[in-house]
Amino acid sequence: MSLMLLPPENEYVIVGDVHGCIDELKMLLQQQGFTLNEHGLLQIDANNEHKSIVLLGDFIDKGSDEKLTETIEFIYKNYQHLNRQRKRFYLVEGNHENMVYRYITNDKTLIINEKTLRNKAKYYNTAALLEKNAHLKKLFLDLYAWSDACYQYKYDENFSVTLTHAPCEEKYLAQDNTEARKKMIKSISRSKNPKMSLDALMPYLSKEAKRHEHYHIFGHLSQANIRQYKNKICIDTSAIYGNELSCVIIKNNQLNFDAVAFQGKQEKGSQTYNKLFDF
Ligand SMILES: [Mn+2]
Repeated sequence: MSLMLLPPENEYVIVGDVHGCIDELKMLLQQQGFTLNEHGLLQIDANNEHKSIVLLGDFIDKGSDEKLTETIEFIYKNYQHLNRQRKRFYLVEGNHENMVYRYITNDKTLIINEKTLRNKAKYYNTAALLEKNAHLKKLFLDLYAWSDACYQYKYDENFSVTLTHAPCEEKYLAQDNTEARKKMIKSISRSKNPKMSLDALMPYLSKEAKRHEHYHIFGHLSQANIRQYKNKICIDTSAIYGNELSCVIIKNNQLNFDAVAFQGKQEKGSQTYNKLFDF
């Protein structure tokens, strides 16, 4: 099932592309009222018992092996812990989880040649890490199985939020079929179209944007800051590229934003920004 509803009586902290930035994730959650105990478990108390966490996909890859290991372990144990009484931790599937899953399960539809092996090493470094660590691989496979392509929060007829990892055309949003699921997980490749602006690559985004409060919030596009045009919001603020890890907080019919700067506990990646909504 790829469409799941988030109960509107709770508050949601939705975190963009983590990519192994575990120190920043912990800080961001602490900034949002969660405390960590000596076992690395997020504590539920009066300050946060109404809060839930949503990771918006791409929590793996790009980071160091050490930080990626810590990230998977942290998410795994807190997913179990926070969801014990009621569901408080949700995972959205990103294209990186999807590709790593396909590599480590020897997906028959994945063509293995020099180029895909080079991509595996270059872009999907978690795959090799999982292939040499059976325990970590098992944790990842569980997390993958618990992920969904889309979540929706519906407050009333005037306010709702749809969450996916990648931006996509509205006709695919919250649809439960293989094609729609693919579109919600990954949008058109930027690396294959290096000269094009994001707005030219994804013209539907600004074209379909509307001035109402039925938001579509996504990550994936690695921006220098949160980008919003009407009801379309990108919250991937490039933590692993040395910038910030951001979240959006949904409470009733309000959106708020928060962020933590990259802490320099691992090597940062480098990229040239391709700015979204650059008009
Ligand atoms: Mn992505």
